Amino acid sequence: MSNTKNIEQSYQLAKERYAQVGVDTDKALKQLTQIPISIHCWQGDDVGGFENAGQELGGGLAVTGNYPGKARTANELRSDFEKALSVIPGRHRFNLHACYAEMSGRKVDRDALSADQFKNWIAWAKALKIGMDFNQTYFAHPKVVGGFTLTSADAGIRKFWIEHGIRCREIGAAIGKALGKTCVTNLWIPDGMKDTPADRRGPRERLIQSLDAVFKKKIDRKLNLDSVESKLFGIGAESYTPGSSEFYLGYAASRQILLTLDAGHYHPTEGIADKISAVLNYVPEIALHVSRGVRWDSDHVVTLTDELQAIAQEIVWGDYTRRVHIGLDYFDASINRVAAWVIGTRNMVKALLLALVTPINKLKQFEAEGDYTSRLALMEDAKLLPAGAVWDYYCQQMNVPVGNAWLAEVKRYERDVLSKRQ
Ligand code: RNT
Ligand code: ZN
Repeated sequence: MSNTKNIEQSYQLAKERYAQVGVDTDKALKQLTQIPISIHCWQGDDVGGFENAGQELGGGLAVTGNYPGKARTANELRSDFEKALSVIPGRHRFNLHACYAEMSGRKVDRDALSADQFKNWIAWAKALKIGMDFNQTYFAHPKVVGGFTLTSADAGIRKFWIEHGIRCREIGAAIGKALGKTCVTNLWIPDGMKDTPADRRGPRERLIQSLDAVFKKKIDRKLNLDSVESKLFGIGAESYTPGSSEFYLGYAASRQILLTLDAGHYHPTEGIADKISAVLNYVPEIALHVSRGVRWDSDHVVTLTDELQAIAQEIVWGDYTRRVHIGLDYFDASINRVAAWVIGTRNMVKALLLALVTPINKLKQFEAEGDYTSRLALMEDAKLLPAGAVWDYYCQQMNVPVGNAWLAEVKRYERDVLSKRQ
């Protein structure tokens, strides 16, 4: 019997088993195809970008490892990303940072960027029929002075970065228009202090003013959505971050823009899953940077942890799939970078699948009846329902390798392409 046949038969058995607890797996898989993941460009080249060769990353961002084969050009990054996409089930999105501008001879600074520097990216995404998201780049630039951008006490520095913020929103709108799919443009700044500040108030008041200037111009929400991302601390900014969680929640709620929750930007044991149904009462939509914090690093490759499953459950069980823009944010330079993309994204999709095939209606019913015993019993038994067979079938239906078979393809790509890049 062929492997394909086996997978189908296993799926049929799994489907019957799930039907016993009231779950329609065919329907779950159809829903899964409708949830795109915005995959971050920056895993492919260690947050390098192509516009500013030689400038150190900074801003509390640190990439460790020197695994061979990192993309050195935009074409290489595109090719690597296509390889990753080819083994990930579903249709996803590409999340680009402004520092990935292609200058084609004429160097344009961050305050003067336009869609021109991104036309290759846009044409490529269009050809692949994928949506794109965008990010202002407030790091790896000489105008990040003393670690400050939008909160700087120097009006000239603030002005430069305000202009950058505006340019990127315009680029986001151009992306949305060209692709016919709304672009989420996410703003994160690295501003912070290593040691106890004497003035916590000033930088925050300046940040409000800067942000209001960035977001002043109205942009059609069908084309571009603005989002702001908080952070608790970074390397070298351990004591104070003006753009903290409370700061941006208040800002996003009062301006009715999006809030980005990055899984690695809170206290080390604090998760973001529970925040979703809380903040969605106050902001219209949210974006996620799904990541995995380990000790002081907020950006390890996403694995199928309880926390990841909790995030997916909240999105699916809360029926928020249209208000939550799921994106990934991690970078590991110590393993094959294409594999890092694939592992993290496939895990995000798996977590969504697990949430979709949970007998949530039954669980909610028990809860409504006050029967918490049955809720707990079913919740625990449901964990070992045959989701693996459903996942394999999904991969087969979506024409991507089943199980671990994707790795052989990525290894072949490493041998034929990545290893020749020394
Ligand atoms: C940094 C933020 C931010 C970056 C990217 C590269 O801590 O998480 O989202 O990771 O912009
Ligand atoms: Zn992030």
